[in-house]
Amino acid sequence: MLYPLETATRELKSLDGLWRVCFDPEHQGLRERYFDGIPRQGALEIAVPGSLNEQLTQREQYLNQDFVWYELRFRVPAAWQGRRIFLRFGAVTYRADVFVNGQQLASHEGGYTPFEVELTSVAQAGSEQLLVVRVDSLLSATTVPQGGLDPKVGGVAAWRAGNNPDVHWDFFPFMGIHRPVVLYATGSARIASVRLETLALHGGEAQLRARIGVDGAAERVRLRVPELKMEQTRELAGGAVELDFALSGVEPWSPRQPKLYEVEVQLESAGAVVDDYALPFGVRTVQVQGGKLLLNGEPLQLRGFGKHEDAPIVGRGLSLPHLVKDLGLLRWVGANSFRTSHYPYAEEALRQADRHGILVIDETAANTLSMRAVTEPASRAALLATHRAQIQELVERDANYACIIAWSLGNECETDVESGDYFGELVRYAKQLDATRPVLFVVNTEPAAERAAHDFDLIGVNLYPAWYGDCGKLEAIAPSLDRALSGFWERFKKPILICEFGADAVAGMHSEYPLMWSEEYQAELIERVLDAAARHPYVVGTHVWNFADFKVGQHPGRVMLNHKGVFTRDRTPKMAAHVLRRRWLPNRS
Ligand code: ADA
Repeated sequence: MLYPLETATRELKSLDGLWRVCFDPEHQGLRERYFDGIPRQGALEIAVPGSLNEQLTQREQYLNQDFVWYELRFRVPAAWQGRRIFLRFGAVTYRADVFVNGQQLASHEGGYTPFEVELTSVAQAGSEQLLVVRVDSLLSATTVPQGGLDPKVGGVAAWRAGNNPDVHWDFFPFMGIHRPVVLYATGSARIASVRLETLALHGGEAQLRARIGVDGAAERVRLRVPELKMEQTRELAGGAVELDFALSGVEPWSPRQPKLYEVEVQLESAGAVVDDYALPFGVRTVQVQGGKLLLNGEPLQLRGFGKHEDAPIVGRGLSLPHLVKDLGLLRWVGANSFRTSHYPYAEEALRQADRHGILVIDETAANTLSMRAVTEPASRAALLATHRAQIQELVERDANYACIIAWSLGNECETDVESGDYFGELVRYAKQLDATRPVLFVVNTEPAAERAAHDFDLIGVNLYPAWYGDCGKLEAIAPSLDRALSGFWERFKKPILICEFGADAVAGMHSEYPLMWSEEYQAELIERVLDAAARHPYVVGTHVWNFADFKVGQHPGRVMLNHKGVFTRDRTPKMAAHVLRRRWLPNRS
């Protein structure tokens, strides 16, 4: 799905701001026709984009996962008379039912990818419209992520028995309209999708393929890369065209030189341009070769973090100031990459990473999926279908971003449990959608027990030596890491990315000898893991868990937050951040 942009032929109007909401724990909203306007009595105001949980002050509202009705009255600009009008949501977590002027026009499941609906036939230009969105985050064994599982099935489902809200995973299940809502107008025919792929790159010579989807009647597609004097046209014989083209004098995209080219696509009809869209595109290749991860043929070493979209008050909502701050801190500490743990992040974060040369492992929302909770075929098939749909939406949204160097199809999904071809099928599906990037799952299994990694291109592993085991024994880190890493390498002969390691440290908690929960312990643990990892040539990167402290559910194993950040939740560096900076930026001024 194209990122919403104003172009010569497209207008845009933001619907962000303060929306009215009402909670519907009794599920009476449909019966009471809230889609014709939510009750005035008791309605509240909520900022969009933003999670609703931390914006409000009642405990029930904070913990809510149930139905909430959002309402906004807006005007379609009069100037859009005769144009096609679309309503686009950047992301609504977890499920959204969209009503315009009392008519249900769309539903979407999956909390982290965009969806849109055409309003042309229901919204008159110039007049006021009523937009009502019913949002919920009611999860089950067949949603992705899952929620409300019976801990008795064991495994990950029992990890946080009693967690409140009732999810077994380890971050707060924020809900709401988390990313921008926009209206946009186009002509009668529009460019519906643009997919660009770098097929080959040698020196400055590149082979590329473009697939352009068209919605509506038009005659010709014109593709241009003005900076490299490339222009091609294709007659439209149906709803899509595919064209291969060459580029010369290309500067490959890389962290050191995140060169982006403007690729222009125009739709023509009767000699006129009816739609026009331009996207930034970096030309680069990513491959796995032996125990190496190669960018433009050069070995890559990833230094960075597993992150979360998490900040006080906004929760998981898009916050541009946090985007700017987090990029600054990634630079400050000397990181070159992050993983979008544990769900697709806002597209604005990827466009930023593309511009600034930050490498990204793009992860679906399949976090700690319990295979034990879906043993019977129907539920396993339902989970698989939801998982596939989310992979498709992720690839369709993000495939054009050079910064995305691999797809992570899930994190800690019981890949040591007999689950037929569940994981293999998804890996093959992802490769069908995009043959140009490595695909992995992130595992937390013992090498000998791992059942799915043979299908991955590289293996993401989460390791917590001297934290969830060998408590307080920093000396146990090197042997345990050597065992795990060589175990995975010997068995699978695939590059390994250490996707998580770390320790909780409550900011300000200190000790003259490293004790768990102190900043000193976190810093030393991280150093020792990095030292041990550096001895394994097939380790292609180390991502510290986590970039910053983040909100979690209520559970005796957590003190309000997961404190494994090297920055606090308000982005203040802990001792470990300074240790990383010294290590990752030795020549810093
Ligand atoms: C897991 C998980 C993370 C977080 C981490 C921790 O590996 O992937 O989401 O829960 O452990 O802090 O324990």
